[in-house]
Order: sequence, then C-alpha cells, then structure tokens
Amino acid sequence: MEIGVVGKPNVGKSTFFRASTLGRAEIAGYPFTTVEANRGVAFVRVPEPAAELGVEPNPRNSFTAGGYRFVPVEMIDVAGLVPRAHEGRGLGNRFLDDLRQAGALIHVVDASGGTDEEGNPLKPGEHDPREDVRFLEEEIELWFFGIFKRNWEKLARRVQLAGESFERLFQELFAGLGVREAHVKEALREAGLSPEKPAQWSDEELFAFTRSLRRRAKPIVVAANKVDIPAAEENVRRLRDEFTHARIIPTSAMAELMLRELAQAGAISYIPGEGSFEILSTGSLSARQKKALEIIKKKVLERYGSTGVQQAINVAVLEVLGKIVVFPVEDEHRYCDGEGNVLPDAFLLDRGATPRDLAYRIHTEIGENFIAAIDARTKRKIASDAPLKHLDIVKIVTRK
Ligand SMILES: Nc1nc2c(ncn2[C@@H]2O[C@H](COP(=O)(O)OP(=O)(O)O)[C@@H](O)[C@H]2O)c(=O)[nH]1
Ligand SMILES: [Mg+2]
Repeated sequence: MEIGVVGKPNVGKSTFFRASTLGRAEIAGYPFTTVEANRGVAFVRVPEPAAELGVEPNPRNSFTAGGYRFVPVEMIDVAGLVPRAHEGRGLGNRFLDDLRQAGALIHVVDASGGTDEEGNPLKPGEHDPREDVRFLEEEIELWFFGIFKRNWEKLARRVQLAGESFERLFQELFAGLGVREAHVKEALREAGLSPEKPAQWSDEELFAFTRSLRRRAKPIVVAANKVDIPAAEENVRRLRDEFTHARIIPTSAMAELMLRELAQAGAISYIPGEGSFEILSTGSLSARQKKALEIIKKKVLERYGSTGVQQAINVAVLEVLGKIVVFPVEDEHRYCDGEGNVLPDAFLLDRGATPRDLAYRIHTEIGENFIAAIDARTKRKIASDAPLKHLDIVKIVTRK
C-alpha cells in the first residue's frame, strides 16, 4: 500500500478518496479493486512517452489521457482519527492498523477552519487547521513510541547481551510499521543517539528518535482542503508559514469529485490535474451543475491552478516517496509487448531500482533469466546494476 488518506472526521477524506479512485476499476493487474470499500486505485500522472515518440499507446495496466499517462497506485481511506487514538479511543485501532500499511500519508485538513478537533461542524474560520497538523504528527509519534517502549527491554537485551545489530534488529521487529533499516540509521544520526546501549536511553531520547523515524517511515503531505471556501486562503498561508518543511497542497476534493463525475457522464471534458475543463455540447447539464462549475472555475481553478488532488498524489508518490515510473517493452524498436501493444505497462519503482529489479517486478521468471537491459530510446545497453531513470523505456533481454 502506497498512500493512506488520513485526518480527523469531516475534513473530506472520503471525498478525496472517491475523487482519486473514481472509475478505471477495469485496468489490469489490480485484484484488490473490489475487495474493500476503503481501498482503491488512484493514479500518478506523468507525461505520456508515446506522444514524444510519435506512436499510439495501448495501455494495459494504466491509462492515457490528454498527453499524460496515469499510473496506478494503491490508496486507502483511513478511518477518521480522533484525539487519543493511540490509546484505542474511537476507531483508534482500526486507524492504526490501516496506517501500518501506508508508505506515505496524505493528511487532509479542513483549511476553511470549519470543523473542530473531533470533526463537528463550526463556522468557517473558527478552527485553526495548524492544530490538526501538529496533532496528527504527535498522535502517530505517540503510537510508535508506545510500541517501541513495550519492546524496548527485549530489544536492548538482544543488542547489549547477544550483540545483535540495533539497526537490523529494529527493522526486523518493526517492519510491520513500514520501518526500513535506512530510516533507522538516519533517525539515529538525526537524534544524535548511539545504538550500542539502548537500555540507557531516556524516554526523551527515545521520543526524539521516534519523531525522526516517523518522518521517514510515514512522511506526510498536507492536503489543505475545502479551498473553495474563501476562509481557506488565509489558512493555507498560515500552514505554509509554520510547516516550512512540509508540502502543503491547497485542494478542493469536492471540486475534483464533481469534475470527474461530470467527465465520466460525458457532460464535460476534464483531465485530472488540469486547470480547466470544457463543457461538451453533447452533454446535458442542469442549471445547478452549470452554476457549480462556474464556482469551481472562479474559486478553485483560476485561484489555485487546479483542484490540487492530482498534485497531492503526485507529490506524495514521486517527491516524498521518491518513486520513479518505468515502461518495460519487449520490442525496443516498436516500443511494444509480444502482442504488439505499444507501451502497455507503466511501473512505479523505488528510486535507485535497477534493470534487474524491474525484471523481477515484471515476473520472477524474467528476473531469474535476466541477461541485459536496453534503453529503447537510444538502443544502448544499460548496466544491469545502474539505477533506472524516471520515465525510462526498457527492454529486458532474457535467456531462452
Ligand atoms: N466545501 C467543500 N466541502 C467539502 C470538500 N471536500 C469534502 N467536503 C464536504 O465535507 C463533508 C465531509 O466529507 P467526507 O469526505 O465525508 O469527510 P471525511 O469524514 O473526512 O471522510 C461532506 O459534506 C463533503 O461534501 C471540499 O473540497 N470543499
Ligand atoms: Mg470518511
């Protein structure tokens, strides 16, 4: 699972999730699309390489629209978070279980300031959404801290008496939380703590370490939502002033949902992430829908450039998680698979992934029979252990 949509109740998480995952359930290779209501497929938007190569694409695991390729990424609509969830309050445990699986979080906040800390409605501007950002980070950190604390004696014993590596053991014990060895190393360095004698760490030290680790294991993009409400503009500025290191993306999930629904119904043409739409003469819009579109155009698109939903997903996956998109092909001259489908698949890989990693990602058998890789643009060989680049088109050469 790549992205968890999180936040307190009533900020627009489900609207964000529905807008992001609307339609396209038919794309290949995503068996979980119908498994649970709160899990779905969202899409990262990248330039369509077929356009640059002058060929017509036949996407299979992804789709193409408006000169962009939309690459699938798993998304989960996490149960609403209320204060003290880490103690099991509200849907606390369900929340934390969902969270466990997410690589990056999109934290939806009501930037209009129209919901209190429990999610009850207020007048716009009555609540300061900066509190929500502080609160969510702290809640996750307290939850991590509780889990580490409960396991600390065992961990310290194995490190100090059995001589096991702190970093490796830590990763092993907490892999279920999404913790990686690199996260542990960086967090140790940032907190200035020594891994040799964990038994001597104070609670303050453990908490400092936990905080550094959380930033890496559960990085957060803030979707400052409901920007169609005027009170949000000031709050977006405040959020950016206070959280200078975080990515704050102004969004209107409601606007995105409406645009996608009307596009699906054939009433407008709209490419997710764009700053404009077009009313189709063939469609039929009610007077109310026309009015709503006018408001979306004025209050959201013209003011912020887009609804922000696509941008939040892109930032979470490509910038915060640092993923790259790679297109495998079997024929490097025609850019197609064995059946002649041009640029059929687009895969998200970790930055630093090699041609060999790509081969294994396509199929274990292809990985096992990997011989070499060819850059389809230049027709040159790529070293099997050299990192692939974002938007590479790659032919994998296999034995047999
Ligand atoms: N004005 C405005 N309202 C929104 C937006 N996104 C969601 N809402 C509304 O906020 C309320 C709560 O939305 P929902 O998605 O159910 O929130 P959740 O509890 O966080 O999942 C609903 O009435 C939505 O229509 C938005 O971008 N702008
Ligand atoms: Mg909801």
